[in-house]
Amino acid sequence: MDGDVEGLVSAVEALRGAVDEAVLPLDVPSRAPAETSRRQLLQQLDDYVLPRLRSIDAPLLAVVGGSTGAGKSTLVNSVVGRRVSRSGVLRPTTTSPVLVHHPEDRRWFEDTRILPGLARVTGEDTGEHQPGTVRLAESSALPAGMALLDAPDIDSVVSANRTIATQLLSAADLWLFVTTAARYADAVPWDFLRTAADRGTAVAIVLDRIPPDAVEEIRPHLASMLREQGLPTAPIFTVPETTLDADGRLPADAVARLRSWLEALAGDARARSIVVGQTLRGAVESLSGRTADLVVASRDQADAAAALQRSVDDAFADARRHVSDGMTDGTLLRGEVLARWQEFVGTGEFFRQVETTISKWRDKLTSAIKGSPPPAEGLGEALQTGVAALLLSSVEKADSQVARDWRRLAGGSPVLARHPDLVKPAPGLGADVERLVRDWQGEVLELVRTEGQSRRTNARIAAYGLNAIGLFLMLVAFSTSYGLTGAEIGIAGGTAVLAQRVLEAIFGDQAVRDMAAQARTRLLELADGLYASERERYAAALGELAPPPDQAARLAAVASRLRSVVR
Ligand SMILES: Nc1nc2c(ncn2[C@@H]2O[C@H](COP(=O)(O)OP(=O)(O)O)[C@@H](O)[C@H]2O)c(=O)[nH]1
Ligand SMILES: [Mg+2]
Repeated sequence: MDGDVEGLVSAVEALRGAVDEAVLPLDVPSRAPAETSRRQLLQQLDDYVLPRLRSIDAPLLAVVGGSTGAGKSTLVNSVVGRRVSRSGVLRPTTTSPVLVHHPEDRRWFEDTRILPGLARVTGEDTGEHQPGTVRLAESSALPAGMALLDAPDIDSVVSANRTIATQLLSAADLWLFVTTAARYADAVPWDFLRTAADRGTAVAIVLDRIPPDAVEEIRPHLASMLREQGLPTAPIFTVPETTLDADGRLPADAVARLRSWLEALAGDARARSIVVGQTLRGAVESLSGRTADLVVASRDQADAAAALQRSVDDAFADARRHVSDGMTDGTLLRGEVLARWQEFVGTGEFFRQVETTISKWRDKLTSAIKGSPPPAEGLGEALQTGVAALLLSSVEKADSQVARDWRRLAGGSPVLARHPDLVKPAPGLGADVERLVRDWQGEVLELVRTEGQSRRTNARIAAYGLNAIGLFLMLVAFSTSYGLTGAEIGIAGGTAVLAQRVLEAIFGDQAVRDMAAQARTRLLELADGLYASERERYAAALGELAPPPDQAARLAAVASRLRSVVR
């Protein structure tokens, strides 16, 4: 790390860029913690790691942090010998942090080199709440080369204070962690201290407001806790509980040891650079592991997006199957279509002649039948309505299936909440379906026309009319009599059997079979087009919410590059 600082800076900058760009739009369980660690990572990079890498000689920043009312502000005021930070019994007292530095060090802190997200304020603390600021206070009582930052409480009742306390400790070269006889074994401080231990952050502990007779008991206990938690070298400074002076400060001798330790550190360039280097190295080494959490979260996002997409694929595959089954299981030949067909064949002289001359069809078809066939509009309408209803219901089923799946799948509900229109078919779908079915009917007629090219066939088609032959073909295409058997044949097959025999007499068995198959295939193809535009709506909603597919890989790559530079 000491060697190629430029290479390190550029690797950290690359990591920062990738982390900054990373998005976690789908609301899956890993998102909230990953967003928090992403924000904290970016903050620490900007507040501390990058500025520290770029100016390794800047003054050491010691951040005074710890439990509420532990006496942090009192301690800072006492070390400095002046009231630079408000202390008090009313909680929270320290709402905006105070950074105390030697006048010579002002240039390091007055601009936004570190903590760029916090505006600088100067002058006396009026007690007015100024969120998003850091108050700068100069003091010659502090040695040049070391600044003290009085932070809000890590366990404040105000969550914004806890957040800023965490941010400030992440920006420290050294933690001056203040705790008390009553609080030193609390969970919250140890969560923080464990993070410091994990990252190798330099820590000194101030055991504050200690009843003099308890020192002998508590100090060794705290020391053993520090050893157990991975901070065996953290020095402990005890500050006995005393009466504060008129200005609310501790007597000079109470903080004398701490003061002289800080002064020695500030005055010893080598000692200072060891502390700075230790914390910086720990922070830099933590970066790739923290990025790994984001890699996992990015993969979760991609997995969730894929599962949502799969549910759309499945739902529309089911829709297609619904139509395909509906075409061949006789569904379409019941009800209105059957009634219209019976009306069509049952009336008039025409089909009675067809019935009686059925055996002669194959040779003398046209001459056997006199008169014109009855109008087929009713049957055509019924078929149009039936096919349209089948298609429409297939889409409606798909939409509600997707809605059901997405409510259950990770990240799905918020997408539906954003796009409530997705749970039902697109407006205008009804009209699209009508048009589609009419197009299909036109294609079926065209199929019949093309197949009946020869003069003889043409003449036979003419006896029925092209429209009627087209309808016959649709009926045959929707009947179970080809390939399928079973109870359905009784109704549906019965409907189509006559139509089938008429068509076979005109075109021959094989041609009828082929044309029926083509008609079905074509309807499914048109349905696919319909589904494609429906699916487009889901794709758009997901596309707007899914992370870029290579995000996890990009994050992993920058983390691995950083690891190779640090090593
Ligand atoms: N008697 C006495 N009071 C103290 C001592 N340290 C802090 N206090 C008081 O405890 C309260 C909280 O102190 P403060 O410095 O604001 O704590 P912070 O929240 O850690 O900054 C204030 O009223 C202080 O005056 C001490 O050593 N002795
Ligand atoms: Mg305070």
